[in-house]
Formats: sequence, structure tokens, C-alpha cells
Amino acid sequence: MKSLQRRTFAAVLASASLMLAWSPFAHAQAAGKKLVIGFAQTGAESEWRTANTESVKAAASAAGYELKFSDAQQKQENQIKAIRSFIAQKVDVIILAPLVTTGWDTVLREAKAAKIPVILESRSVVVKDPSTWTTFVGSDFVEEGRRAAQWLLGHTKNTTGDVNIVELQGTVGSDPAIERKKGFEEVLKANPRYKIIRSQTADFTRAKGKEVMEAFLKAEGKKINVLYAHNDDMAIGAIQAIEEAGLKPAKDVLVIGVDAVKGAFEAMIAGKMNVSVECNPLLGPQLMEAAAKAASGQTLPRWIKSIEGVFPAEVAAKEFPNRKY
Ligand code: GYE
Repeated sequence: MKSLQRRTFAAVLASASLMLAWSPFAHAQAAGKKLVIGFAQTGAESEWRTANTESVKAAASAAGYELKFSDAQQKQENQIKAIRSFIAQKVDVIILAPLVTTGWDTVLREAKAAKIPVILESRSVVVKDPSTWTTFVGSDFVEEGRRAAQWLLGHTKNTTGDVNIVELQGTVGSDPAIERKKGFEEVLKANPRYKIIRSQTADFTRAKGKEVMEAFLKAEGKKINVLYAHNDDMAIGAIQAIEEAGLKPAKDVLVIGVDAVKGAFEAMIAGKMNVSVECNPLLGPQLMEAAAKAASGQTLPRWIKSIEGVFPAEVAAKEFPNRKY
């Protein structure tokens, strides 16, 4: 699938370069200019995000493109400002990692009016006019939620009685938080003994993961059997809270994360985390290919998916040396 996608891209890029001589859209390339890309990143909230930023920067420089980078520090208003500044600077393409799904209608319409294609990466949006963005490069978050629940069903199939789950949600209103919750609940719905007894946001960060888990433990104590965190950073913060409460993470409380970052592998190897569902942040190369196509006026698929797996603790030590983020 991945290689198929790559082959398709290669073919399209080859034909794109043939078109450059006459394409009315290919301003930057036709003039022999570097492609200029504005990247409105969410922030640096997690290990995942750091790897994502590095991947985009490295791929842009490998392609010889100029990347204008903006770190919004987890604030939508900063992302909107960055997009407006990219429009004013007449960049060729804008890459946006939208913090939350809503509130983008006006600024995306402004980009469209300026004829600057917008590529969404790592999170998606809900807007009235979907023609204001060209493609979404990223994961299937509902499927990630399902995979987390399927692991839990498999791991607890020989137990009886209620399985009490606490959930640490990602940033409120963000695409991965909404969908990871949805996929997880969808799989567990048919099994009434699995109960989500507490669910709250911890904004995808370690510090908040620890803080909210402390509150969960204070309220529910030993009743908690499972922690489902929408990313590994929150799971790692929560592991600390579990230990400080005198309980054993991965034993007294099963710990499920998403992303499969190195920190999660270290926690699994140390016997403190049970599983991490992979979410690939290394989207830079796919994004650069998409940016080149968008800048030359080509139509992109609406969704360029990344391909991912599930890593339980049993395989962590063997897989660790292969991990790239
Ligand atoms: O899982 C989380 C991050 O949007 C897919 O954002 C991304 C998520 C990722 O901060 O760790």
C-alpha cells in the first residue's frame, strides 16, 4: 500500500515536472524559484509533535524548499495569525496542523481567495467549504481507538467482572481526541462489563497527564483497572501518578497509550506500560510531495493515509532498536 502510494506520487511528480513549462499554477518552479511553504504547527506538546516538526523540516530541506515555521504553542489564535502572515508573504503552499477541528472557516477562505493551497497534516478540520483545503495527510484516529480497545478485549478475555477504565483525552475539540474516543467506545459498546468511569482532558501533555491521573486516583482509588490515554505522553505522566499512589502501573492498572514514541517503548521495557498503538509522525516526505503537486495545480486525494501497527510490551525490547521516533 505504502509503496503503491509512493509509486503513484513518483509518477505524478514526473508528469508534474513535464507540465511546469506551461502550467499557469507552477509559478515558483517555472520561474526557477524555490518552493516556499508556510507551516503552522500546533506547538511542541508531545514527543510525537517534536518528531513531526523535525520530519517536516528535514524533508523540506532535503527537497530544497524554503520552510517558514510557526509554533503556535497550542493556541488556535496563533495559528490563525501565522496563516494570515503566510498569505501576506505570498507563500506557495500552507501546511496546517489544526489544533482543533472548528473555527477555521474565515482564514481558510482567505487562503483560498489568495489562491494558496492549504494542506492539513496530523489533524483535520470541520469547515463549511471543504474546497478551502486540498488534502489531509495523517492517520486514521478512529481505527487507532478501535485498536486500543481490541488490545484490551484480548488482554482481559480470561477475566470476569467489571473492567473499570479511566480515560485521558487529548486536547478538547481536536480531531485525534474526538476520534480516538469514538473508536475505543465503539468496540467496547457491545461488552457492558467494560466501563469508562472517568474521562477528562489532559491536553496531550505529560504534566497534565500526571495531574489528572492524580485526581482520578483520589476519586476512584483501587477501583481503577485500566488507563486509556489518547497519547503516550499523558500515559507516561499518569504512570508517575500511579506509582506515587503506591500502585503498580501495567499490573494493578493496565496502561494503554497511543503514538508508539520512544518514551512508551522505554516504559514498556521497564514493565510500566502495556501497549502503545502506533501513530506515525514522520509525515515530512509525504507532505513535501503533496506540496509540490498542490503548487503545480494538481488535484490531490482528499486523504493521504499513514500506515501503522500496535506494539504490546512483549515485543517492545525487540522493536526498540528499529524505532525512528
Ligand atoms: O497523537 C499527540 C499529539 O495530532 C496525531 O497530537 C497528533 C497527536 C498525537 O500531540 O501526541
